[in-house]
Amino acid sequence: MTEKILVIGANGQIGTELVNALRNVYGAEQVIASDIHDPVDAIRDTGPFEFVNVLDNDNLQHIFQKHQPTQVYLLAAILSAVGEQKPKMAWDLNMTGLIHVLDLAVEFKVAKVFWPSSIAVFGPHSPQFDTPQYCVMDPNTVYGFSKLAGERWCEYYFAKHGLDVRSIRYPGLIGWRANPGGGTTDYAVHIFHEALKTGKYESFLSAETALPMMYMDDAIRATLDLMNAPAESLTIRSAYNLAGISFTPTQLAEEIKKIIPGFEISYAESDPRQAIADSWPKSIDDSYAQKDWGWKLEYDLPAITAGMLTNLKKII
Ligand code: AKB
Repeated sequence: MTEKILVIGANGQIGTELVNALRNVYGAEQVIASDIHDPVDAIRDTGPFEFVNVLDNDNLQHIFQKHQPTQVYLLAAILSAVGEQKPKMAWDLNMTGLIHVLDLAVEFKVAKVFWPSSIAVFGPHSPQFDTPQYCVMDPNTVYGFSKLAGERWCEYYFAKHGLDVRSIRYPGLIGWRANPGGGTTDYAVHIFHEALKTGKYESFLSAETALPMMYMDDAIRATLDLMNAPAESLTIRSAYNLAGISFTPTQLAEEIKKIIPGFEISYAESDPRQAIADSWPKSIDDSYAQKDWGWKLEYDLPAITAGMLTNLKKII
């Protein structure tokens, strides 16, 4: 089957990288990038683009009608930190956008849908270490409970409509091609930019705040591997835990110092993102992803650090 792939929210941190990875695999013309904003260079210069507002169902329907996608990736979302500033807007975008896409995917018989979930689905009463796939989940951010509700919708559409929806609970993502927008884990990207530009960084999370993180190359590979896995091997239709690698700002700074010896880190007195980070797992168990679709992490902390500094140095 010739694939026609629609990526909604293509301008963001994941979209920028995923669109190009998909274009390399399926061919530029087969991958329609779409976003509410003007395309970023990496998207515009490499293939077709459409303006899309996921909250405007008529607009979305027109795009489905025009392109008849076989796969849809819905990436448009408001992340954890911005979600706390605009709670109603975050709920609306994250929920209504998802339901629009799920309904259109059923109507247009889309073969596969990808929708990202997050470690933010866990909350203060979830086990903090090696957080299992199934456990108490009491997220206390709008982003977190919109992702948890979204997971339930995905599983529901699979069960009731046979829609082949697949999802991953991403840890914090670290990439050099695009900046993150409005998350709690963003420090782990900003720190590399500041290390190269100024040699110092003030972390908004405290020195010993451990969070699960992942290099973007691993995240993109995971996404493509999950989407290519045989449907019958998938036992989870909510979203798969992915562990990534857990570290604290102190540990990350130590790693950066091995390459930039004069690098200095300091810590903000207080920041609202700290409470969000404190409610999330410190490490994750991803045995279901390993078992069901052969997931294996490649980038550890030294590899992430080297990759970020080497690549960023070329572009900033
Ligand atoms: C955020 O920090 O909000 C995101 C996430 C972990 O989902 N990066």
